[in-house]
Amino acid sequence: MRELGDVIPVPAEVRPDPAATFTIHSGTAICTPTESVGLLLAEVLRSATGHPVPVSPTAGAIVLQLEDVDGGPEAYVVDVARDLLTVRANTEAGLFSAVQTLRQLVPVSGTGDVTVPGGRIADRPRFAYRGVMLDVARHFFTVDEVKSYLDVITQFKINHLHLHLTDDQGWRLEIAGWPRLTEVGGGPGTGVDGAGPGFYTREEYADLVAYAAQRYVTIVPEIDMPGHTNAAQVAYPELTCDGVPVAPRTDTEVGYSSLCVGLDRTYEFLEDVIREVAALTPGPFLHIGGDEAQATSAEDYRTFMDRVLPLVTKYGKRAVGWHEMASVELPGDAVPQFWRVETADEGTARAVTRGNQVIMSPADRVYLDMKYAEDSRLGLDWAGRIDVERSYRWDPAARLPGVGEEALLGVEAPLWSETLRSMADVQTMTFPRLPAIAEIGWSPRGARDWESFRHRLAAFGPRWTAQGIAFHPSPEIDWL
Ligand code: IFG
Repeated sequence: MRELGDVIPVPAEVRPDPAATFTIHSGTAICTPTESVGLLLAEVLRSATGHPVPVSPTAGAIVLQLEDVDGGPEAYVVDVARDLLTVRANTEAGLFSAVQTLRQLVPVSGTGDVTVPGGRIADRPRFAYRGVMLDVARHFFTVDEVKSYLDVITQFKINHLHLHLTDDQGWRLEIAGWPRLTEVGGGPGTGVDGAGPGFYTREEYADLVAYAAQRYVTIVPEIDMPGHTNAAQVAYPELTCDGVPVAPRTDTEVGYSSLCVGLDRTYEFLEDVIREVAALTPGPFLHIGGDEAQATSAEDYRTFMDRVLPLVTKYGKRAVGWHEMASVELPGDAVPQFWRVETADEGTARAVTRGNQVIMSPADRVYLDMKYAEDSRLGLDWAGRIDVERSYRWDPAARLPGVGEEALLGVEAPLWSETLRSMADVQTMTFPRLPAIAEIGWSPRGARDWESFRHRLAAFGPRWTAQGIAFHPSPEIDWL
């Protein structure tokens, strides 16, 4: 049987009670007023035991209830006694967090009674923003594929999914009034090596957003600008400074494209795009990219950002951007996302002195598209090779001078898709490194320990196999 604390991310407080174990048997039921989370837990327990595990607001030895607990909206308390298992949280998101913990204490699938170790878990996140980024521009992934990805990243209490929707090789979200963005930018032959065509209609994007919301995940859409814009300019030559059509690109070079900063049409285009994306996105964030704008002069970059950032505010969103955008004066609620390998950044530190919050994504620790090892088939290695230990042994509050705990919104693990061609590739690059980053995003800094983590991680090999999820069998882990 699992130990009560054998959970990833490691909970804030675990007090085992070896004298008590709770048995899930054929008569076990879930009692909860919040049916949605109850049903998600029932699904997990039905798969683990083969028992019916009914859900009702009136009777059951497993009780999910909303009441005050310490630690904010995602906090929860689980009490496991012999004949009663209670889960308490301030919100449904907190109950959902508890379900992810309980899920790890029972088998992925099985038939017959299952016991849960007794005791109390009182848990709460360190950071509010724990994200993954999926690049659907370099290689497109369908709605069902993204939904399957949401199903598995939420098991580690990830609560934001950043979708990199546009780049040089593809434009993946339909924008009213600009149909060629997806007709051309999402059409056949787009993507790296022309192997990743596709796009989301407005309805499909709304479906993704809703699916994520049911799992308490906020979608963060990215429209990359002023660089990484070749696909938009292929579709609409009017967006280039000289009106001359540019050729589609299916290679992996970066830094050669730029919107035309001096052209009014550029801002008409961007206002249409930002208005549409904001309207389709209930979450607070809209990512405007801002990275690798080598084809935009520093002065033009400032002019561009000064015209575009107010548009994000106008349509009710907080601008997130790769940390280069911190070279300009940002709106107070804008969020620079640090992504490079340096251990200091003047712009990001300056933004923090002005009160901006930061998302930490240092490429040499959390870029899931980095190779695991020299012989890895998948991935790049410009930020070095990253094994599980390297993903685990760092701290976001100790990375950049002037960017401490109180300035951090959280962490995010980007997965760029230049070398990916399937969801199996996505899963292999994500697992087992994402659980390390998820623990950094959720668990108390002092509760983290590499030997404990690698021990807890070992049990997930068989679990991922049982779930049909591909993962890299990192040699650092003594897989069960
Ligand atoms: N840097 C680029 C990405 C991608 C990446 C691959 C950022 C913010 C290298 N920009 O990371 O488009 O190409 O590792």
